[in-house]
Amino acid sequence: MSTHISVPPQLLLERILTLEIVRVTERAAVSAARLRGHGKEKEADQAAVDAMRRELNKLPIEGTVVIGEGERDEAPMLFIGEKVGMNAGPKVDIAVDPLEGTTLCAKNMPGAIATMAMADGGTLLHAPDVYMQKIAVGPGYAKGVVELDASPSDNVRRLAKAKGVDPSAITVLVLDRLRHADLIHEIRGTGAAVRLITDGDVAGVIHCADPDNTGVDMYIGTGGAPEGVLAAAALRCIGGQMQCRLILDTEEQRVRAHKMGVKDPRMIYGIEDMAKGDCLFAATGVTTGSLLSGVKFRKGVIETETVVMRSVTGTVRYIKAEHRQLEKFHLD
Ligand code: VTB
Repeated sequence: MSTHISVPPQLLLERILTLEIVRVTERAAVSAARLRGHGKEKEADQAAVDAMRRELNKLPIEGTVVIGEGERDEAPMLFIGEKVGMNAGPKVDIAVDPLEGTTLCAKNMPGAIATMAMADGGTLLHAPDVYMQKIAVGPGYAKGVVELDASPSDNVRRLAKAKGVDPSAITVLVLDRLRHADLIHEIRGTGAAVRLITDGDVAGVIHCADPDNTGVDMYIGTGGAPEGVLAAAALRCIGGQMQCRLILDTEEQRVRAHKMGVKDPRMIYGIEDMAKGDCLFAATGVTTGSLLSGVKFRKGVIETETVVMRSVTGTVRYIKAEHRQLEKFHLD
């Protein structure tokens, strides 16, 4: 007797792609990790870009890069609009940050990752490479528990109340930048703690999804818009809330954003506005951080750690891989 499980082809393929995208971020991470600590941000980034592009082009997809390394003329690879994949298979949007935290990698500091998201064609926000205001919390709270336009102190108090704790039991993650001095001061004024990071707010936002383990309840601050879309794709898989607004303060930026489909420059984007459909998200550690271990080069074996998430099921997998003979197969 044979059992027949019918899975729609699109879903089946997407299941397979979940593991395929792990290869993509793994290779990017290994290539970048070879340049850890050499002070060469551009070279490390380029190595990750080249590896990621090579691997993306092996996938059975008709992919379009919607969040990439920049516009076509300034970024020769993985530019916004670039077609990737074998030009066969589902039409998908691709968001990449082949080396999120180039400075972290160049200085060999914790938290650099290689990351990407994949979603049904036309479902990821096409965000220009500008700054974005962001606020994020993990799952389990009523919708709107915190809001982008509420004051930081108000948001801390609202979150503390919803969590049933005193504000002093709340920790907020913030990028350590001068522009955040007032924000940090106001958060601390409520009694809450601030955890500062020098770079890497994709991982920063993901930390909010598991406060018991990460000790982080909320992310607030201004960072890159591309990183915002990647973080939204991750939260779409694991749950949580996020609100963001593009910072378009020059006419040139507004025109560029408009060309990319941004109708209302003041719009507040929720997770579903940035990642509308089903999506996959993967990140591989380049340097060891609180989310992932970095690449380890051992004799004859390269070890990687990757987290891969799928929104359809909400499954989160941590994949530790041992790679042998990467050079022989021209895979890195
Ligand atoms: C942000 C953040 C990134 O760079 O884009 C930040 O989202 C840029 O801010 O994770 P600055 O221009 O102030 O450096 C990262 O930290 C790293 O790319």
